[in-house]
Amino acid sequence: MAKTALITGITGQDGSYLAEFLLKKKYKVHGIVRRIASEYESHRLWRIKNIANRITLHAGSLESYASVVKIVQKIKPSEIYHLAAQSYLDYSFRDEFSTLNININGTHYLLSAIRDFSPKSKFYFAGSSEMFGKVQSVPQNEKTPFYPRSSYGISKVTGHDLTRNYREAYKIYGCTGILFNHESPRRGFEFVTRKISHSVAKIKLGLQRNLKLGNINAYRDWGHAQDYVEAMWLMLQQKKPDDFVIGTGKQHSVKEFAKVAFSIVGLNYNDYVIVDKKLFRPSEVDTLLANCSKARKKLKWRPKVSFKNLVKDMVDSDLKFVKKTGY
Ligand code: NAP
Ligand code: F7E
Repeated sequence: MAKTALITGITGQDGSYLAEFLLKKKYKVHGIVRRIASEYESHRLWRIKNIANRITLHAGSLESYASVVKIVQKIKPSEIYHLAAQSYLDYSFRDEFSTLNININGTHYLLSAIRDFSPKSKFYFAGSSEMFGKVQSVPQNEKTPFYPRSSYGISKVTGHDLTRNYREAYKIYGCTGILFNHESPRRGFEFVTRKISHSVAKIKLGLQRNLKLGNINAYRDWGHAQDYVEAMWLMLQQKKPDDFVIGTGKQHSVKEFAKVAFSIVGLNYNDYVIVDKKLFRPSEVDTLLANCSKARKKLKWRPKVSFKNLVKDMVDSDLKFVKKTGY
């Protein structure tokens, strides 16, 4: 019988790739979307337009236990991928309250609904390298202590603790994927990689003059989102639930990302990038680097897309996007 998966955050970057991945594996795919998402179809549903007639969407809010529980109780999914979150770090400094409410309570509501109404559902929690924050050792693996530097990071540490506690106390199959930054042409425009690839395309096409960035000396371990959704699925196919760090094991600065992106269209980043102190964060995560040897060994997972190919994929896609839309 076909397995059933429920994805929260199906309209996001990872949710859309994961839905496609699971459809290929013959899953019945359900997604929770905010009611407002179905109202603004052209905007919020753009990433899942191509698969809209093959998935089932349920209107619901992570802010309400009642809406979450009804969906879990009705579908009783084999697997639940909890990806929905206020995921933008900058915004988490501007609104700590909604970040903590959505990210912590949403996770708690789902776990509680699983325990009470669908205890056989396997649960994936979208943890983050932001949990390591001010890193306590380099590189970071599953044993590295957490030191979050934002309400976003704090919410992910708490979600991870909730997941572990439900696993231990109620025997729920719950895993946290501690994923390092992963990007793609479907990345939101506010994140630095997409801001760069989109601006590079606009500058090349004569629609923008320069690119303002904040801390270009921050280092990240960037992979491709398509590779990372496979790791999420693999975590739920193991005999025992466990937590895994997922990354490439290579790091680059924001400056390097910009350099490569401009060079792809034959431009020099020095001629266009302006550092704007207003874009610096109150507390920065300076450097992140994954040690994902546990995932390599136990999940047999490996990233396939290199850093250069990731940047090229994003810039090429944004050149097409800007030519088509004009913005
Ligand atoms: P994303 O593109 O920002 O997508 C976030 C999703 O969450 C969207 O579908 C959004 O729905 C939904 N959402 C937000 N608030 C909600 C609410 N109150 N109720 C229901 N849905 C809500 O994020 P992503 O990059 O795909 O990341 C997926 C998950 O992995 C997130 O939890 C993120 O924190 C985590 N993560 C991401 C990375 C990364 O590098 N991408 C790394 C580590 C962890 P709308 O479309 O309606 O806004
Ligand atoms: O910033 C610096 C910024 O916003 C990366 C989320 O998916 O990954 C993501 O969080 C770096 C930071 O991603 C700009 O200060 C410089 O050091 O692309 P970002 P993030 O904060 O790393 C983690 C793993 C998640 O879990 C999150 O959900 O780039 N930076 N100048 C800038 N960042 C932005 N956004 N904009 C700038 O102009």
